[in-house]
Amino acid sequence: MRPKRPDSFWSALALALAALALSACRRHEAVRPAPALPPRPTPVPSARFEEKAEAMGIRFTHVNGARGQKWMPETMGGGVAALDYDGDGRPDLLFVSSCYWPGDPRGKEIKSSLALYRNEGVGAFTATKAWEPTACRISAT
Ligand SMILES: [Ca+2]
Repeated sequence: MRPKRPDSFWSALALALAALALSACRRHEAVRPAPALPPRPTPVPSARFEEKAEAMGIRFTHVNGARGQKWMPETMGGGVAALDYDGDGRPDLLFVSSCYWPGDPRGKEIKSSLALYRNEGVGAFTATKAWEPTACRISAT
């Protein structure tokens, strides 16, 4: 037979549990965010661009084929790649064009093309090769 605990034990235990429960329910202060710093002006780097392509020997017209519908192929045009195709250590330029949509009459007048320009150094390029793709196809699927 277990010994019976005195009523004072149960009273003390109930009081301790009540104190523990009350302390767990205590309201915590909310964390306040740090005050916002006033905005500081961001320095804008100065850059100046000049159109020098033609003076450097580059005459390439990019055809993007856009019809104004803003379809995905219209927004993704051609580009240019810098590569050293002849291994002379100077980066050459390969221009890539897009084409007109099938049925667009402009496609009969202006053809899509690729053009490779050799870097001659001293800021000059020479057109070495131009291709007119025999089949340029845009597909929306
Ligand atoms: Ca080169």
